Amino acid sequence: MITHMDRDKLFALLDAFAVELPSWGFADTGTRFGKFLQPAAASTIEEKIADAGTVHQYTGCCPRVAVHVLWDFSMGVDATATADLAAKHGIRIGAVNPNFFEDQVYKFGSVCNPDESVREHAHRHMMDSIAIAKAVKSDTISLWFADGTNYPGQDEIASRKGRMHGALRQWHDALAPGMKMLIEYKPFDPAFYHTDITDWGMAYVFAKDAGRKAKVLVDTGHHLPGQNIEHIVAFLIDEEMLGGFHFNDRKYADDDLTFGSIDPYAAFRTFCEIRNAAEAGKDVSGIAYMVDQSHNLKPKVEAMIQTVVMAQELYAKACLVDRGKLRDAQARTNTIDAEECLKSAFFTDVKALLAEWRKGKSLEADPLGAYRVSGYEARVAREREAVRAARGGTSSTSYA
Ligand code: PSV
Ligand code: MN
Repeated sequence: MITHMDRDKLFALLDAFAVELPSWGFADTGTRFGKFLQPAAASTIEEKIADAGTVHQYTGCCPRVAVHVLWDFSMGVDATATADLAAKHGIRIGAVNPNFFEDQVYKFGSVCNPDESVREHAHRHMMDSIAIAKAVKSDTISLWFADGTNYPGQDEIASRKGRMHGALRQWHDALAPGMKMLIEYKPFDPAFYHTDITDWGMAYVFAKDAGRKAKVLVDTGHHLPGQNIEHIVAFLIDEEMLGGFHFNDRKYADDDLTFGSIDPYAAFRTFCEIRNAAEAGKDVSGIAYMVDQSHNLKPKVEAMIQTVVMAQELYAKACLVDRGKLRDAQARTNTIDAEECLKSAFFTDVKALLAEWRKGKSLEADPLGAYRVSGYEARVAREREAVRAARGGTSSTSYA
């Protein structure tokens, strides 16, 4: 039951809450120890877009799909067809993610590599990625670098920092007007000694130095244990430097588990900081809520629906925090009352409210249940297996 917030206000906030899906989350992926194939997994950008469109169809809040350049596009091929295809599935292309980590030349890094020819290779890929973003009418380039070293002394850290600065500045200036450049950080993996953008502070400095179109991207899985992510989020919003998120959850490292599956209270607290800032008059409308998960065990579309529903529920709970009461408790320095404000919102069951919101959008109350009844997974599994067999590829139905 909502007592202090108008239902219409909550529903308007939910209307504005969009979650962007990753194209790579619909494909067969694995760990370094192996890949477990799923018959319904998408192998082409067409199939990934169809899956993303299906998640949007059932949740009503995923109008965009992020793409990863090398996994989704053939270089030199006109990308506008991909945007048209997305439109046919009722969605648009979101963030364009260049790939600076898979090419053999990147063994010792991309933009931080001591070899100038490798840095030039990375530069050309970035220019191709900007061209793709323009073709698909995306306003966002999302950057993550695997650059780093594995051993002390392997390369000079400060020189690498200078190379990163140079590249980001140059790329920022090559963006079209209205485009954004998001800079993601990660403490380790694949580099195990030092990573060139290892935390939010470094991403902040690089973004600030690159120019106004650059912001920080917080991947919730990219923190060392115990790190207070909501503090980072509050700080970055206050500095107007939070560009967006990659949502996922983790227990140990960058586990890419379903958002909210391990620590939903932490995810709720992050949303609380966003709502606190918004209620205090900060413009949070530009923050991109993106998912970065590729499920190895769960069926992919189901896992995405589960993720999105969880994100909506946690966001709704954060909207419901009684901020009048909270401010009053804080002014009285009453720690218990203040904490209870958060807890009572967190433990509010918002399922019925979300079902009502969905009804207003002619959506089924239970997206996962409705999707299961649709038979989509079994149908695409049959179709995709047939296509793979016709291409002479491996069939994955033997264990299904
Ligand atoms: C790296 O771990 C990362 O979080 C980056 O966002 C990449 O683009 C993505 O994962 C690839 O799965
Ligand atoms: Mn990420």
